[in-house]
Amino acid sequence: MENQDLRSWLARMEAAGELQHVSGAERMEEIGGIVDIYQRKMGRQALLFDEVPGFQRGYRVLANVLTSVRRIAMTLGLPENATEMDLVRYWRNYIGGADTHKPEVVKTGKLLENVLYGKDIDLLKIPTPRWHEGDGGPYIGTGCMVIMKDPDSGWINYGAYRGQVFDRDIATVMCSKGKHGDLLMQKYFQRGERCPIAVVVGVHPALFMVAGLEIPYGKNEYEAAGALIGEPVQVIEGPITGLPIPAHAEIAYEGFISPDDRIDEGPLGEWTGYYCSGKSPQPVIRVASMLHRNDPVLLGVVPAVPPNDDSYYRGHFRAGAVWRQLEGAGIPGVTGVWSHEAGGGRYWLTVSVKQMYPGHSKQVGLVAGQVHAAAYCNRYVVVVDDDINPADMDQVVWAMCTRVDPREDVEILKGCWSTRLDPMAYPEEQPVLNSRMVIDACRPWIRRDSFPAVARSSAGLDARIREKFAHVLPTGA
Ligand SMILES: Cc1cc2nc3c(=O)[nH]c(=O)nc-3n(C[C@H](O)[C@H](O)[C@H](O)COP(=O)(O)O)c2cc1C
Ligand SMILES: [Mn+2]
Repeated sequence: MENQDLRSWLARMEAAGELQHVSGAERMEEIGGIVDIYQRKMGRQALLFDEVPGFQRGYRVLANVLTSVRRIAMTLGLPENATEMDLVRYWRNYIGGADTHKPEVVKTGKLLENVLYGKDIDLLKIPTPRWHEGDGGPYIGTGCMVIMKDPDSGWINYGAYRGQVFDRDIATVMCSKGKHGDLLMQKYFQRGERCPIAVVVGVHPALFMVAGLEIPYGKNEYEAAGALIGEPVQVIEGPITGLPIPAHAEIAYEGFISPDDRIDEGPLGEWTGYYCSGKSPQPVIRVASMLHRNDPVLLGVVPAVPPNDDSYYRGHFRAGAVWRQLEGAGIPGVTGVWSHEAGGGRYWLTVSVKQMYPGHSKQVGLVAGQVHAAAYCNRYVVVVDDDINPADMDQVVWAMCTRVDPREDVEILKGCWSTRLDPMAYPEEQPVLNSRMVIDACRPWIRRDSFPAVARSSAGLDARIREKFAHVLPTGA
């Protein structure tokens, strides 16, 4: 319960000095404007907005949530002083979806404090922000869980798919082609049936995190979330659809999507930092019930120029998954993987390797950007020796400047997997493709014994100085 209730998360963050309260910001420009400035640097506090003009006091908006290593670590139950590489190692070892973590169906939950039907449904009473000035309108679904059920197998899936709110009982959902939500929806439409759907827009960030991660097809994200929080997720059955909804969630709505029901949706500023995909007709949810706690909190996880809340935590996950998949491809010697935050956790990948044979570092570079976790929308892969910390960009750039012969060490790959959200995807191609660069920034194998020595103190001297001159050295040095 402690691990599933957003209020307990808020209380922990408050106690840790990780939460900033803001009163009086209006929701069409000011909330988004504040969040955008906060997001320009990782490590700043989470933001809780209250007293939004025109809305009931106590109806709040939480944003800038997973934009600090410390908050992500606390959300995952890791030590508060965990490093970025600790997060990567956590995800490398995380195997979601164990059967032992099946959700537990309960009859009561704070979410049931208010259950509204028919004319009482009112999504517009939530102070939903328009997150960026160029957005097509307020987006209630960013930090969301969109829940659907496979009509054949009964498999339950949830994912984060954006949702624009249009009226008291009308919202859209935008699932990209091939996402599990899209595949499930199509199954209903092919039978000429309406698709039942439940959307949760205020929830503990650990449950949300799983919504944005690529959990394999056929796996229930609730089990993956249970494995993450170390206890079964408690769910109630949606009163209209019967779909499982977290019992301690803040706000949820459920209803149906008819096969031909579409509204022009968008644009929404995207995780790449651009408006690339524009406005298009998207499926409409006709809301049949709305549920919320007293004084509900809307969770916003806002895409923006990266690093941003949408991509930052997923970069650590991606790095861990690439590491695991490189090992799964039988490649030895990988000592670290980093997915740089300014590339939205996708465009830039650094892999460190202990070179073991000629061609090893080139092999790592060519494969790393093509394993499943990295293949979509990558641009650069950089391979560095194991004396370089891949998460330290100063060290990575130093290696790129001093260990690369561009004649030998740079490969351009063409025709790779991309998306219409990628501003540099080939504009004329359908489906969209892009090109990439693989940079081998390891010392050349043939010069491994004769390469110039590094002008830095030895580990032994470091240790002796730390011991004897601790009182002189800057903290953390
Ligand atoms: C904040 C946020 C917003 C997202 N918005 C969308 C979206 O609008 N459409 C989409 O297809 N994927 C979106 N994603 C990515 C999906 O959530 C992600 O690919 C996830 O794996 C989908 O779940 P699935 O694998 O069960 O389909 C978003 C992710 C995050 C974290
Ligand atoms: Mn899924």
